[in-house]
Amino acid sequence: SVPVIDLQDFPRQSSKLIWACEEWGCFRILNHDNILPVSLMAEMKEVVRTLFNLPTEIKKRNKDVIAGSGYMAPSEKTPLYEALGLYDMSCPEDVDEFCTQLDASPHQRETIKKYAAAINGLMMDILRKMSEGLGLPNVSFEDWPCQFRINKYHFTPEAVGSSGVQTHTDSGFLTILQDDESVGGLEVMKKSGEFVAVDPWPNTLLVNIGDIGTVWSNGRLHTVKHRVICKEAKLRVSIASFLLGPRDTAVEPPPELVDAEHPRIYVP
Ligand code: AKG
Repeated sequence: SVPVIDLQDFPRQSSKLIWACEEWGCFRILNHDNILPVSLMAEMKEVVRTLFNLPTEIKKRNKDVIAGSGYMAPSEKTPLYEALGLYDMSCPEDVDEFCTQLDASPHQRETIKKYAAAINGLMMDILRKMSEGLGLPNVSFEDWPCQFRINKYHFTPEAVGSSGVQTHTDSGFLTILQDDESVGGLEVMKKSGEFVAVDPWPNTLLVNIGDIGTVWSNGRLHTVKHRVICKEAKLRVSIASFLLGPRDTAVEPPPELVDAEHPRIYVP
């Protein structure tokens, strides 16, 4: 099963973290409570369930800012899948706009803002640990947009065995996923091509490396292919935060990751 990283056990787990990024492109994290408390994860999950129960007319107000960032109703192609989202969680105005579109109560708004701030903090903490593990303590990932998406899977008895989300890689640098605490279905592909189930593990989070992570690291970090399969007839809800890439500049590997033995493999 996927590697497990204890955030409170650093620098001891530094080389394990880099191994996980290179060989799996994903890992579970434990002990993130000082940055994203498990009580906030539970509150956020409750808010997310309530938002999905809003009438369709209201959910449709959550328009795209970039392709696919807003409301996605179940469709003929993806009948089991529904999503809401916003383009940049690190931007307070974007978070406010999302809350206003969905008539969020003051309590819901507060929870979403706290969650957004905690996720941004956790992204920076994980990136710092990764760059230190790579021997690059001084790189900065500040001011990169962080897309947010909440997913609901309407899994029914007839749907068991069918696809919730097709096999894909995430396009950004890093994804933090709060998967469903009891309903499984997520699978990640190992480098061998074999899919491995990511079983639910309450109060932990899954981290994925995306395409930009691979480009930034000159191929060193692995972008993980993954999919969601309907395994049981239960509603499944997940919360995904995607750190994208630099706003206005091309992604470039730090010079330390390019040398004669590791020539640059992506052209900006
Ligand atoms: C995505 O949002 O890109 C996913 O792959 C969702 C995974 C999940 O719902 O567990």
